[in-house]
Amino acid sequence: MIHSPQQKRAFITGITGQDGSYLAELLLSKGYLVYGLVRRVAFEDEAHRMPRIAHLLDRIELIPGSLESFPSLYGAIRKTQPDEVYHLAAQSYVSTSFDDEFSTLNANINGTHNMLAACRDLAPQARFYFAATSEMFGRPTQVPQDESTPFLPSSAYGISKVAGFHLTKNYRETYGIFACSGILYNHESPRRGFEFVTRKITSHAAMIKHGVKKQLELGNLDARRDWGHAREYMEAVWAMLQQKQPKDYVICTGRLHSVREFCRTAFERLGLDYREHVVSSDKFFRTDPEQLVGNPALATKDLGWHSRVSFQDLVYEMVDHDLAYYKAK
Ligand code: G4F
Repeated sequence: MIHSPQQKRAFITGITGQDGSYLAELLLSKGYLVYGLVRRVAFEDEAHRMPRIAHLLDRIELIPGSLESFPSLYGAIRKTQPDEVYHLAAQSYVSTSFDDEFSTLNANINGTHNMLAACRDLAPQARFYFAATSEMFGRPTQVPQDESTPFLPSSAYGISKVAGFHLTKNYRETYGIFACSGILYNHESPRRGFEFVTRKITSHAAMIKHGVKKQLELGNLDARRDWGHAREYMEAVWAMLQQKQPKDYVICTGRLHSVREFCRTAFERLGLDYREHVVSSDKFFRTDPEQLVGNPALATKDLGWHSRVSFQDLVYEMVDHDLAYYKAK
């Protein structure tokens, strides 16, 4: 990659994921030199293992490494000398964290610690972002939640993120690093993984429309979430690292919708009635927090950020994408 000395350098973990791919696009549009940490095995078949960043591969540099390996992160930070570090990578599927607490805690806590320690030693001037989550609130004592709401995590995933949040805060307070956490509520897009409920719904609705599936099995249809668009959440993430002082921010829409409403909107977009296709099964039930909804006031005040994409537009974008995706298959 050809670059000028004035170009800012960004290092992203989790660059192959939904958020990482949108963030890489945003940073490239702002003239950054973008580096991404990728597991060595992914290099064996870039086109298939990295579909979300396939269109960016000639404009970014991928560095092989793993969050569990401190030496590989050390080497990556030494090589790239970033101005900004976005630590997004994690085991982020809440259900999996119940099935495998050990790997969730190991990857998420040690991975964050390894990243922070490598940055402290090799790039202490770099600004550091940690991808925290509304799952840290668990069953919240306050509705809506904001930056002062106590954390009461109710999954190994939530616990691992609370630890990452406190590690990040500790590096800010103890070592003077510009380190902050974004407490992001659910954020979705056509690039969302198929195991998450929104993409599960839009992909199945599209397959049902094309006649290759008949039914969609979900868990609790009355579960509610504060769903926003991942692309615009990455704008808030970038803005956090441009502030004068590092601070933690809640990023959300402030509006709750149910899984049922998501189904109704998605199926209606395709001229279908969800009640004829969606069934609720115990297999996918979880004990869920009732009122996980955020207050984005601080982000609006400091970052000038607020969510602009409506719930309906988000659902329609995902459905339209999946309709075309399964047609092409
Ligand atoms: O899409 P979900 O699996 O996302 P969840 O668990 O809220 O977590 C996501 O958002 C968090 C906040 O940003 C992140 F920290 C986390 O990493 C991840 O990105 O489930 C959403 C809701 C839940 O209430 C779940 O119980 O949908 C409910 N649900 C109902 N039926 C289902 C299903 N979820 C899934 N995945 N599959 C179902 O069949």
